[in-house]
Amino acid sequence: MAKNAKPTGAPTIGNSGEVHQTASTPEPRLTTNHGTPISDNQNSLKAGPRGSTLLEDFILREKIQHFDHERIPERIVHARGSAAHGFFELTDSLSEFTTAKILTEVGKKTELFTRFSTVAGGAGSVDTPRDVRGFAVKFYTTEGNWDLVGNNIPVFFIQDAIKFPDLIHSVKMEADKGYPQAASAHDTFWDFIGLMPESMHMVMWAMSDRGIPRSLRMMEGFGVNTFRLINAEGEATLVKFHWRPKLGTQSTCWDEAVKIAGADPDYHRRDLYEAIDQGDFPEWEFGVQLFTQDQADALPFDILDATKLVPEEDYPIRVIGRMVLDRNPDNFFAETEQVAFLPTNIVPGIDFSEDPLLQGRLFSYQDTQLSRLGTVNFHQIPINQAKGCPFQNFQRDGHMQMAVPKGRANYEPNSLSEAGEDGGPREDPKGGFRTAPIRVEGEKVRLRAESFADHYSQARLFFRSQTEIEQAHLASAIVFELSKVSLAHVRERVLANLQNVDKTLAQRVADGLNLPLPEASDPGVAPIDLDASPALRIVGKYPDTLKGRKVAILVADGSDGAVVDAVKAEVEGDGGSVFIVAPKIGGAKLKDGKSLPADGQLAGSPSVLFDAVAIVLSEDGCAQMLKEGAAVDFTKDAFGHLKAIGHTAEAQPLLDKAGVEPDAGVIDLSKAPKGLLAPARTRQWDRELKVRMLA
Ligand code: HDE
Repeated sequence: MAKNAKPTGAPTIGNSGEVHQTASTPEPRLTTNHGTPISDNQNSLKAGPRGSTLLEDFILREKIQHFDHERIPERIVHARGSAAHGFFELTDSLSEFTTAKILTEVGKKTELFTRFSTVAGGAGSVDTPRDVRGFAVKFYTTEGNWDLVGNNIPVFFIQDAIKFPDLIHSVKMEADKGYPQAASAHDTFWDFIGLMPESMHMVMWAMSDRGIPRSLRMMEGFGVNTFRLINAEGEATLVKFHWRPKLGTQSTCWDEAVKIAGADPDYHRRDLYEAIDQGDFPEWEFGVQLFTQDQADALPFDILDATKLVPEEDYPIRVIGRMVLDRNPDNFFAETEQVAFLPTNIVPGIDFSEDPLLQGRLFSYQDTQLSRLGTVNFHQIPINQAKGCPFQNFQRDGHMQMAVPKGRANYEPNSLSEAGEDGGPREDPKGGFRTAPIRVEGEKVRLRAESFADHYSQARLFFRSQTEIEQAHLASAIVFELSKVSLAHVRERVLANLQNVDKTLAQRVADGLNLPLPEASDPGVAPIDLDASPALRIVGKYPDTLKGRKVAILVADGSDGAVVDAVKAEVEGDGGSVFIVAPKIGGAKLKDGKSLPADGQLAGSPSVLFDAVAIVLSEDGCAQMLKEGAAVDFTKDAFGHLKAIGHTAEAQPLLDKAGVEPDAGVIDLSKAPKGLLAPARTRQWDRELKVRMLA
């Protein structure tokens, strides 16, 4: 339950900031938006008790009108998001490279607000589709807000911002049909992908298990675009930003993700909220990859091309700080919905690169906020305010102006101070933001640089760096997606392009579709074989702990409370949490006659929602559960989704009915009471090929 109880009720906004009391009620007084006390909130004003409602009823009109306008346009991308407050703490100074205070003041904590999101689905869509995840952080620094608006994948689909509307139109629901919602498995997306080979690297990432994260707390984050750091001498160093989750990068299985969508559409949002609410604060390391321009020039690709990454093995990540999310928003709309991230929110000492994707982003975000939030004054909304460094300038007026500037200084230069008046703020030539004097010249052209032309080498690098299981997942994901594509020529073109990534991958996908492999397409520039990058894998790298993981204990009448207690103690001792599932929400009557309340009812708590399960049943309880489809599915899915299953000997008939075969992840708790812990920390990857046919 909530540890930090929050005040609820109507906000009180007024010059005095006081809570208005009424004489006649002990509660704060209900008023209109303009402060008029309301005497009756149950009945509209009518001409007689049965008469028509009167236009004069300003209380009714204000209330209904406000309600009519409660929704604002949702974000055209990243509409579905979940966010939290927290702080950033610098542990290693970059003062050699930058003057930015946030990157040089070791030990200083800076407040921040982080919003995670899916990309394609609407605001009310589910949390677990196959998709890229947004990872946007707003740091309230003492030098103004710095927004690092990244994703959980370090590269992007396209190289030039001018293609973004096309990419997004293609992936969103099809324009005529209005479906599919939150899914890339359809004609128009794969049509676009097939025609844009530069997207192939990102497609590899999106089709890998990174596209179906287990939790927002278990995702990496990347700034994606290359930025610059600028030091006191004005020297520039190229930089890429990274977030690494303390809980490791973990994912779901595809079949599991699909089932979670039905069982709990808010799976990720709930997980983030509950973890923070219970004081289990998610944490990420913050790291940088730094390069000189000469080092960047020596790379076999262009550092301005956002479809490319810089392998960690070549340029290790230097960890310089940490982010902790320790407070849930008080109000979803006011904070998570109204937060406006802007890549143009930058601080002195950090600068942009010429990456043509980033350059377009510098325009788009400011522009989109105007239609979404409806005013140039969206920076005055509390969540967007520059808390660490209040803004002061001469911009005035506009819709929804909240500030009341004093005096007549609304222009600059002015000499009003010479007459004793407040002349307002002035530019700061030394401490203000300065653009690095990078040389740019050339003819005005609409061209893609030659150095952006290799579209396949890094897609190949990603695929070949994966473990066998991950390669099989990736191939199967493409088979799934292309199986939903109805246009034969679109499937064929993707198969032709895939051969430039890896011939075995293309063959596996063709076999999975039961289609002939067409001729390879012309790659333009022939791909090169780069050294594998093990850093790109996630299988085999789960941290050796149950921290952040959830174990369900299935009980029914007659279950042995001692076994339940033992599992609970072990799991909690290792940092995990337990969730009691019973056929009825009122709980079960245990063997010793005591009753055990349930956290969830069996039909509403399928095993897809947990990382491991313990099936603690008596002989009678098991006989009952054999007749309950939800119990059979619970067990069957836990096995199919490679989860550890602890069980009492009496539960064996249920395991048999669910098709559970013995392996290292299936533990008879009567023989090995502590045996569940180690397998519950990971998935039983060895089981994978026994439970499904992968491409
Ligand atoms: Fe975005 N993107 N984007 N994007 N993006 C938006 O801005 C855009 C790109 C990212 O939680 C929009 O405020 C263009 C890359 C995140 O509120 C919009 C291009 C990356 C979020 C926009 C890109 C991102 C957005 C919609 C190609 C990873 C959600 C609402 C040049 C580095 C932020 C909004 C939040 C949101 C434009 C590409 C990340 C329309 C034109 C690359 C995490 O302005």
